[in-house]
Formats: sequence, structure tokens, C-alpha cells
Amino acid sequence: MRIKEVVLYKMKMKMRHPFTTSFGTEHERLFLLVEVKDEDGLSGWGECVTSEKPLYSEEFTQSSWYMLNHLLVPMVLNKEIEHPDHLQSLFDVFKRNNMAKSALDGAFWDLYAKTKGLPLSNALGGTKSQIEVGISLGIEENIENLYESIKRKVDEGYKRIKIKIKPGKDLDVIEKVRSRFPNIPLMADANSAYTLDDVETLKAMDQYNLMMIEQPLTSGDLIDHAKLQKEIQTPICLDESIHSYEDARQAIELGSGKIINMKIGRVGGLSQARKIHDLCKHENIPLWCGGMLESGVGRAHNIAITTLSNFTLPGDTASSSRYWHKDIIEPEVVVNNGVLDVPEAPGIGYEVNRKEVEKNTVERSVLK
Ligand code: OSB
Ligand code: MG
Repeated sequence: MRIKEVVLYKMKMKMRHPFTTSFGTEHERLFLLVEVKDEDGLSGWGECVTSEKPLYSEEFTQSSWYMLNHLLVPMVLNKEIEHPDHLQSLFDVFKRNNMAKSALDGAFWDLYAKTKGLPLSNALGGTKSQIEVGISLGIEENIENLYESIKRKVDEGYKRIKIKIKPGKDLDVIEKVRSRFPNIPLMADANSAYTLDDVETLKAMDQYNLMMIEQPLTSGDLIDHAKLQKEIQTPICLDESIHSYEDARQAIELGSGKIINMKIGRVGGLSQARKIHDLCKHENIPLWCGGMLESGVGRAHNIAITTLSNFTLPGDTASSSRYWHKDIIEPEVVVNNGVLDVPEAPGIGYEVNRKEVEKNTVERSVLK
């Protein structure tokens, strides 16, 4: 592949419903799209899943805008890149900035699959034609609203319900949800809001039959999670602690958790995600694909990686309509009864709706 031009789109899209985690509420998403264009006029698309502020990780949309414009894109323009797996060795000279790297990696993977005439899922080695999905529900001020959202999503058929917790909005909420819905597959995501001082609270969660508790402790931590996992029965699932293959290897060795939430952006792209997948498969660590409130482009990449065999738990890749008034791909992502049909067209398998992209673009950069 030889890239003649890269277009970066800074996107601002209003969310259909605000989304609250332990670190704040998002009403709109400010993120990036990357379009790589080859000599034959084919385009590959990637999404940079950063937010406006560095709350989830150290990256934010303006930092990735800089990384892509000034450091990453110039490395790949007019250069022969045989396979997307080769990008990592180029990108490695710059520390982290995984979401920025991942956006470009994703665009190359889309283009690579298109040049081979393969759906991205197959190009990655995935074999499933359908995937199962759950839903992530934000923190609600009012428990009645949470009950209502859960009921609606269970009725729609989502395969598991994830609720967000934080100190002061935890045991009481879980207890209420569990007694209202005794049999649903339920899990809680703490987004790093606790420390080992909270071990009693976290231990008390064992009685509610949660599938897992996601990222209870500090972002990046592996050691305290290993200590905590020895104290609690509920499996720990790591999100903000896994940024690389090495993190995954060390987490497994230390026993920091029993499940990993894979986010393509967090680990620096599909090539890295696939390597971690293979390691986890070998080590019997089940995976599921997390979400970053993506537009259709990122959603399509999430669907493709989920077709790999060790993604054995339902992920967070819900229908486009849960997030957007109108998504930027056609058709939109539609989940039926908790199941999603993997697209069969080459590349990401959805058409990018350029009119919708333009409508939501606040800044554009063309690099050649
Ligand atoms: O921790 O998984 C998370 C959204 C933004 C940032 C972090 C997280 C989330 C979600 C929502 O849980 C997942 C989604 O529906 O895209
Ligand atoms: Mg999480």
C-alpha cells in the first residue's frame, strides 16, 4: 500500500443521551476520523476515540490531532507499507499515544482488507458471522431511571447489562438493581474510582452474582488489582490497566484479573489487539470488546475484532441509534435481540456517509 493523501476530520457530534461515568458526563463527542487514500483512489477509514479532555487516559482529541498531523501521518505518506502489522515498528519511536496510532492503524487495516477484497473481520482472521452484544449504561441520578433503562435494554435483548458505579453510588445501587432483576447477566464498571482502602465495599459485591467488576482500581495499576483479586470472588476485568501486549502479559502473570476488556484504541490498534487476543487465548483469559462511544467507523472496527475466537463474552458495541440521532455510516449498526450480523462487504463493511461526515466536521486537514 502506498498512501498519496491523508484527510483528518475533527468531528463534533451531539450524543442522543448524555453518558455519565465516575469521571464525568459527555453530552457530545469531539473525536477524529482518519481517511487514507491510495494511488488507485481507494479509501481506508479509522477513528480516533479520544475525548475532549484527558479523563479516561492521558490522550485527548487535541493531542491526537497534533500527533497525527505532525508526527504519525508524515511517517506513512508516500511510503510503501506492505502490511498494517508493519506500522507498529514505525510508530514505536513515539511513546504511547495509542489512540492516535490506532486511528491510523485502523485506516490502513480497512484499506488493506479492501485491496484484498475481504471483509475486515476475515482479514484479521475472524470467523464469526454474528456477534453477541451487551450494553453499558451510564450513572443515573435517579434509580427509577436506571430501572427503566435496564428494563428497556433487557427487553430489546441485549445479552448483558453493565452499570457504572462510583464511591457512594455502588452497593446500594447494585443491591437494588439485583433485587429488581434477579436473573439478568449483570456487571459493574468502576472506571478506576476505588483504592485498596475500599476492599470491604468491593468484597461486599460478591453477594450479587456479578459476571465481573471492571477496573475497580487506578488506571495502569496491576499490583493492587492482583491483591484485590485474591480478596474477592467476583472476577476482575481490566480496562484502563491494559495498554499493550506487555501489560496483558504482566497482568496475567500477576493474576491482576480474570478477564480483559479489549479496546482497540487503548492498545494502539488492530495489530496490537490481535497479538493480545492470541496471548489471552493461549492463557485462557476471555475477552470482550469495550466501547468508547464510537461513531459508526469505530463501531465497525469493534465488530471486526470481535469476530476473533477468544471474544467469548458480549461486548459494548450497541446499535448506532443508542448513541446518535444519525450515524455517519450506511447502513447503521443495528443489534437485533442482542445479536449483530457481521458485515460481508470488503473492509469495514459499511459505507461512510460523506454528507454526514461533512455536516459534523469542525476542522479538516489534508496531508499529502
Ligand atoms: O470504561 O468502558 C468504559 C465509555 C467511555 C469511556 C470509557 C468507557 C465507556 C463505556 C461505554 O463504558 C461503552 C460504549 O457504549 O461505547
Ligand atoms: Mg470500562
